[in-house]
Amino acid sequence: MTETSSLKLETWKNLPILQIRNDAAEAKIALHGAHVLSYRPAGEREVLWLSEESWAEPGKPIRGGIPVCWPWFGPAQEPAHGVARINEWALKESSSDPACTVVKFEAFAYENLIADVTVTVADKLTVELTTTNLGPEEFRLTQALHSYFGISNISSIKVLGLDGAEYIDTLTSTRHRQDGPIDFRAETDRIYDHSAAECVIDDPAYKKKIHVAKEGSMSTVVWNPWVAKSRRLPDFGDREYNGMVCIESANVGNDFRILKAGEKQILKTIISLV
Ligand code: TA6
Repeated sequence: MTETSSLKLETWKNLPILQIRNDAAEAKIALHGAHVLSYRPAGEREVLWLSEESWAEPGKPIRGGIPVCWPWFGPAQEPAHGVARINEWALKESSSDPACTVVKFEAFAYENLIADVTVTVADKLTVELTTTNLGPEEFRLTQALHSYFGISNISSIKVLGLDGAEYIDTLTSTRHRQDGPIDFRAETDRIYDHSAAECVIDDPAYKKKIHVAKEGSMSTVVWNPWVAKSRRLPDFGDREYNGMVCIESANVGNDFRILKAGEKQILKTIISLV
């Protein structure tokens, strides 16, 4: 570590976390789930959102930050959103210069699959999830870097970048085409599964534009639970839906990936303030 950058082992709700500081940004990453909890560029407010009610215990997912949903997405298989986010990961190595810290986690195995996570903390936050199929059989992979972003108020933000894109409304299982920016007036749970587009969360009240770019993904999930679902979620405060929105870089819906024996898939999300 240089004198202007540091990586320290601390705790958050009794979970071991990495506290990263450099000239460009600060970040917190839990070893539980290789889970980015926080990212704050120098001189700016926090970019991510974390529930006050989040669990922080073995076998349960953290609510907020950037959950690693792998090697499946959604509730169709138990545990919902896969095994990566509810298991313990180990730090493999880190490197740093004054304005950039790179953290690599030890490989995480599930059956014949290996997941590697690398987090880069700089003027942009990058999370890279690499899946390798070591088995003889192909594997149908769905996954998401399920990022929760902190906003002023869900009713006053817009999400730009997906105009004209097709999406599945998972609440009604119907397909639609996005017309203009996305705004939020009710529970919103959409899979845009034919788009490599970068998104911008435009938050005029905070004078903030959060840029979400991605690689290795043709699907983006947009989610806000709104009132009723927030109340049904035990790890989500009843009023917290106002201050968050999820923009998830994914391989879901029609964008599932078939990994043949020996093949790799790299999914990356790149987050920055415009
Ligand atoms: O982000 C889309 C979604 O699949 C929603 O349907 C909602 O279930 C959300 O993920 C959170 O899932 P979780 O298992 O973390 O409560």
